Amino acid sequence: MIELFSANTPNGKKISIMLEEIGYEYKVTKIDINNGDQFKEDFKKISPFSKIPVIIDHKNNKTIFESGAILIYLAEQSGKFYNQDNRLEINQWLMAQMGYVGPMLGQHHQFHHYNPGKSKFGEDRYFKISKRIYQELENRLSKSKFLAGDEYTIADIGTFPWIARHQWHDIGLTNFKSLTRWYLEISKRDAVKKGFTFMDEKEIVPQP
Ligand SMILES: N[C@@H](CCC(=O)N[C@@H](CS)C(=O)NCC(=O)O)C(=O)O
Repeated sequence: MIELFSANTPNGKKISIMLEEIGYEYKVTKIDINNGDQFKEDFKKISPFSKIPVIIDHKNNKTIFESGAILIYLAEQSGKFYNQDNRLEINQWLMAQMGYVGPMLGQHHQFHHYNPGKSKFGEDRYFKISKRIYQELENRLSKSKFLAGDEYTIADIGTFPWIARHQWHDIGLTNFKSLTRWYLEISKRDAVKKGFTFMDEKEIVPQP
């Protein structure tokens, strides 16, 4: 059994979606990041940077932090969504999500969605970068069915919950035809719909 320490955020949803996709039994332990649960000593023992998500695999007592590392671990354990022959491609798109797409869209959330009016520089900077990211994903998906090629992989699972915040981004998802096609296709998957409800049973995948 997997224990998922998480909160209802895009990084949190990556892992609930993956666990649903591979059909693993899991239980969710909520970390209330708005009230400082992430800084409690017990949590810091399993999360050195005080971040969600973290999993404990109770089958072998392994603890894994960092959502990209968790996706890789679950993919290797299950043999799904991380095809050995395509790992170079999958790793690149997954690392781009981890190092760029997520952190930049996350800053856009901070300045544009949560704190508008506090910093024009921050708002402009991350709005511009987020628009670039939409266009760059569009460019890729106009040539490729999924991010790493013809198959749905952990790179898509990592990226999808970030694009699912498209209403916060105010960029207009439907202006990006191939990104919208990709988004709609993934949003129809039962595991994705289920993964979205891991903290709120009524939550649905936002439609474009
Ligand atoms: N690179 C980390 C980022 C995780 C992250 O930023 N988690 C946020 C929620 S989405 C968090 O725990 N924030 C609490 C805090 O920073 O105090 C990962 O992908 O796992």
